[in-house]
Amino acid sequence: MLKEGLEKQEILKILNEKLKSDYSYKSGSILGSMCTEPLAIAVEIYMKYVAKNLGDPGLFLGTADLEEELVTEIGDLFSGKKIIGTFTTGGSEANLIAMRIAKKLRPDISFPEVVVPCSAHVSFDKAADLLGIKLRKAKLNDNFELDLNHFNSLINNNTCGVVGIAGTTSLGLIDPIEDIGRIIENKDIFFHIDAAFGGFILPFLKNLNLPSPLWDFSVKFVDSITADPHKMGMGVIPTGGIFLRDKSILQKTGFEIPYLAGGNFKHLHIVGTRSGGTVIAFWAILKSLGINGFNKIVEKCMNNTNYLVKRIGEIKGIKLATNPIMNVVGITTENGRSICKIDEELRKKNWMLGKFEEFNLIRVVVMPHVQKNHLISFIEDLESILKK
Ligand code: 0PR
Repeated sequence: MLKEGLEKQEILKILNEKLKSDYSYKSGSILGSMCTEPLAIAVEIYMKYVAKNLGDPGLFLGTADLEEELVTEIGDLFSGKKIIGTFTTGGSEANLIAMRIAKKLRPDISFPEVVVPCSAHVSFDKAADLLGIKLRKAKLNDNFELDLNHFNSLINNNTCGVVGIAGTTSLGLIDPIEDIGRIIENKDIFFHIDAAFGGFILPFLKNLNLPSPLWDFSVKFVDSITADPHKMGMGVIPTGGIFLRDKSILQKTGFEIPYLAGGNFKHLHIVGTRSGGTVIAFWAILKSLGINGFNKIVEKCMNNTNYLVKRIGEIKGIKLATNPIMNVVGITTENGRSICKIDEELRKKNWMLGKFEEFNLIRVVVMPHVQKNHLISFIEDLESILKK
């Protein structure tokens, strides 16, 4: 550490230099990320309220009320009406909280197990590891859809929870949530939906008359949902969210913190100190965009997705892994050739995609920062790589 501090101008200059190697959303290079440039109003509001700490809500009563108001709005969006919920550091923390609840609600099970599709995000492996839960992974069919029979066969007397995904990490697919609901009907099993990515796009796909199977609290047996503002919600990093149908879960499974300056309260979080600024910023996003604002953004993403899908169909040597439901496009090879070489060449040209070796696919996430002209240049480069 320096003995004497530097002038602000000097610090800005050093930072400018040091951060030059970062990729930017605006350049279009970032084609494989589920994050995006936050909405300008969110950045402004976040900076204004950056010191608010929801880890001690008794000191920030207004912020805590605002969080509740936001949860109520999200409840309406997810057909849940009177749900409870809270904002987290991201989808991983939200999924960890859900897995902990599933375990806590079944103290009678000594060796708890949770059944997830094999397409589940790595956060479930982390949660299982931390909580001492055995994760049972159900296979996918050749078309990347969940093998429901296999999923069903993994449920046994030790199963305390099952997970369905609404917007898989690799392809943006939606598991058959209603079918999973029917499987666990009359069983004392917690049903969690990971809509970390899908949560803030699926409600708007419906408005655009695009197909969107039921996935939220409208499915009777769904107990909880992860949905992240810092993905398709265009919120500030870090903002995730966990939403629960049963209000009594906070009392039943929450941690008590009696010594806080603002007074006693219960919470479900893994972290203690927690940003209020990110929550206020997301509140501002919903107010500023409204349903119609979200519809427009989602429409743009889907138009660009359709453009990309059409262009990929015209290129020899590659094909779509599956038809996208949302703005996630998986590209694989036509002849079973490894996709890795193509990914390597794309990286040399500064196209940063997600690579899923186990499925032999690369993934473009057509986020709001992705413009049509970015996709046009991307396709040009992809074609030239394949011609080599
Ligand atoms: N659930 C699903 C379905 C996800 O796709 C992710 C992350 C999570 C949970 C975990 O969310 P957090 O990362 O907020 O904890 N999905 C992205 C992915 O793996 C994360 C990501 C984001 C990766 C931006 C790269 C990137 O540039 O693709």
